Amino acid sequence: MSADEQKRAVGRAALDYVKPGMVVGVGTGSTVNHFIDALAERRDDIAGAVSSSEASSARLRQHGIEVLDLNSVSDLPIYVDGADEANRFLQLIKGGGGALTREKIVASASRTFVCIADESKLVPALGSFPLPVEVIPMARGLVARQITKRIGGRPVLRQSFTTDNGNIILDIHDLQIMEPIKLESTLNDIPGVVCNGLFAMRPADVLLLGGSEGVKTVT
Ligand code: ABF
Repeated sequence: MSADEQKRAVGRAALDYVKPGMVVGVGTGSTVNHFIDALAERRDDIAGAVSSSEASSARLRQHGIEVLDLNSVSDLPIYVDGADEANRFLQLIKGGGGALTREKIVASASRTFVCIADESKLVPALGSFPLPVEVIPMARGLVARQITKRIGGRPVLRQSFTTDNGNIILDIHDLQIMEPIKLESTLNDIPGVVCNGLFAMRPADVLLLGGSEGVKTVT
């Protein structure tokens, strides 16, 4: 199976977690796009979707799936999203697509977070993938200096990129993340940081990994 076929297989496998009448939280990325395409077959069964990005909202609407405002939803049983890296504790690095803040909001509003990825995303320790941090534009220099001083690594401005919230992204390269929860909290404490791409305080509940031999479930 090619990487894209593996992504399609996990996207479809996540449908097993979607039950009639549910509002479904939907993430962002190429793996999630396969989930959205599969979800279209169930559009008359579900109550609608809450989306983590403009791109996913557009794709959901193209399939005739109603996109609901999170503020109008009191119960979100499930959130399905991809990841850039995952460890065996289901802690994740996310935000390669730049939608990390809305992804973290919708993930934290959900009861069950189902992460879908191809098997290349499972790593022994997080950090090879540059860690994205969404930052208020006026604080760019301050936050970069604080990261270097308090955490280490090499923050790099993502060029020609503005988030759906009007902010910039600093990608932190050359990190070895030994304590993901502590690092997530330390980054959150820097004034000007809106959100960071570590999903460790609230990891995924289920990881569906697509591989050459099919889909594996990790809990
Ligand atoms: C989102 O999409 C992100 O948090 C992550 O950056 C990315 C994964 O993308 P893909 O599924 O295309 O590998 O879930």
